Amino acid sequence: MSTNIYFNHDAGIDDLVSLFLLLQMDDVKVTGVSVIPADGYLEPGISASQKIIDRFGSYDIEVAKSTSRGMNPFPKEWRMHTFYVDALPILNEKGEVQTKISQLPAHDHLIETLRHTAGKTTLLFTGPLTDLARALEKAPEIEEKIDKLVWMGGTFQEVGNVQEPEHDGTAEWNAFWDPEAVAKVWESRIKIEMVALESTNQVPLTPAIRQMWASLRRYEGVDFVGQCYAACPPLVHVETNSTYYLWDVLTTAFTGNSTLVKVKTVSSIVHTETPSQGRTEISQEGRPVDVVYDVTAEAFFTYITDLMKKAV
Ligand code: AGV
Ligand code: CA
Repeated sequence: MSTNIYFNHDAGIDDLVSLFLLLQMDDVKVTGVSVIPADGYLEPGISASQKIIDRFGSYDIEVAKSTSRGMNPFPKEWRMHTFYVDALPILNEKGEVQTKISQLPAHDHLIETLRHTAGKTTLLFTGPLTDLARALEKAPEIEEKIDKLVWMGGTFQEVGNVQEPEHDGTAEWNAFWDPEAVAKVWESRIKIEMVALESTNQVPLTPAIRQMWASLRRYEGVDFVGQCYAACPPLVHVETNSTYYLWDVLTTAFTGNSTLVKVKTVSSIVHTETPSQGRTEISQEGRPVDVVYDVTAEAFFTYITDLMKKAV
């Protein structure tokens, strides 16, 4: 039995690597992909997704463009990474694109895909939750078609990764981009599995991991991932936010293989007001979420590297 997965990502490096990995998984059926321009840009995010599906997938699916725009935009320096992946020669060898773009905006595409997919679907979101919130707003009945949401976002620690004026630093970026959307999803009865910022502490992208992938670059899939991450090289002398963790990739791997991590259920609320916009906090008044708190790092890296080796 394969699991239906709908993937909404925000065009960052690890979002696009996640798409690539998802396409390699057995027991998974990807039913649709959509791109929201948060931690990346829309046009290259869509075209890189099309090319990744063309080159590394065996799916006849469409990719949908989000029309959502966030309250708190991501830094341009991070967003520029999308252009880099889209321009990689390995994705452009053919010089033509086959995978189609949906006529529907992402939130409608999500609604339609859920409706037309037999059985339930797992939602994988590795960026802000805006498109899901809009879909729930427009068609609340889709809740019945959702098995669960697996989301990379939020943090339960005091210090998140937002360092912006008029913010107290307690939030994670995907939640900060559109705090209202997180609140809307929190109001639903959807089962939520969350990879919070701290869930990825055991899987930083170290120079040793880069070296391991470099040594396996004879596999085109491993080379592709190494090339992608080269857009954010290790900056060992710059402290602020420069260590790349395998945020979205852990979230995606967890979707494909739940034995890699341990989860616990907590009760959580979300803040939508300044200066704590996007803060997710443990509180008895909150709703249940299953958060990843431990990762078997070695098994995780073996799992994803095997998926990369498999790609042809
Ligand atoms: O907060 C983590 C989210 C993930 O979905 N993103 C990156 C992942 O795609 C935002 C982010 C935090 N720090 C970053 C980020 C950095 N140094 N570069 C790019 N994006
Ligand atoms: Ca992301």
